[in-house]
Amino acid sequence: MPAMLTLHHAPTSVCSQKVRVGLALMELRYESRMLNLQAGDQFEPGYLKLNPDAVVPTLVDGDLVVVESSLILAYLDREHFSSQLMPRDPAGRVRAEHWLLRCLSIHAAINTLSFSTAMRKKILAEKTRDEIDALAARFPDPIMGQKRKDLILNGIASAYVGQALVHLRRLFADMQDELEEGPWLGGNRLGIADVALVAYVDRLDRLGFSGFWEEEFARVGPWLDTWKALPAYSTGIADHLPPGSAEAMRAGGSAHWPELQTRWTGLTETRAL
Ligand SMILES: N[C@@H](CCC(=O)N[C@@H](CS)C(=O)NCC(=O)O)C(=O)O
Repeated sequence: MPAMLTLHHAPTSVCSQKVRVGLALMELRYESRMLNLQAGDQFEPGYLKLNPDAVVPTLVDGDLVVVESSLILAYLDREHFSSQLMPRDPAGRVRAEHWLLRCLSIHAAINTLSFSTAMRKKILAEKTRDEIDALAARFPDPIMGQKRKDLILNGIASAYVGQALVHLRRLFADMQDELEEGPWLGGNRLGIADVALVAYVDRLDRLGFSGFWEEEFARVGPWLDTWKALPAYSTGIADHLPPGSAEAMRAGGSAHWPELQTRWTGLTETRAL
């Protein structure tokens, strides 16, 4: 019998990782449609019909197309996993839903730190200025294209980096608070917020930025370590990393850590929850 679910995704995209981790945890089988984002598969007219923002992931379930990684996770949990990942009590549910919504700004921050450091290094080594202009012009949303170009040209001097650090500081402060109550966000059971956040925190770790949480938000590290021991982490994240990419990412990110660390410690505390 053909798989009912089809996932359009990319090997190292954080939003794809997050959905693959969810699919693995829920033990859901799916047909895989892997896109090469560097080659521009996301701009193919057929794919744009599914996802007009030209981003991954996209889930197709029969006739239904679901975009936005957090909505995909919530959909899969609700329709295919009897809502086992969503807390039942109103307060827990509100908190979990808030995390899902916050993933939009968290993803933007991760994208900023990836493209202003490791990805920037790779792109500058491979592309001419004209090619970078052309790459930015392909985004359906011109501001997204402008952001990408700004990150590539200005690196961590880009204003987007300052915004990312503010959002990430709030993320870790709030994670630390929730993890005081139990090993998972929201308590003793692994829930949808844990699944929604793991790939983002993992990306920062892989960029060599674990200093964001190591001392000040000390519950985040053990949370990530617990994740790394789960088969769903390997299936969703580790197994898809191309050979050599982990080393390149760490080198490309770590070079900027001293400056980011100085800026990080200079930020004032703000909390969202
Ligand atoms: N908010 C969206 C963000 C999706 C997104 O930006 N995906 C990235 C990969 S993580 C992408 O497809 N980028 C395409 C590109 O860089 O051209 C979601 O959570 O699904």
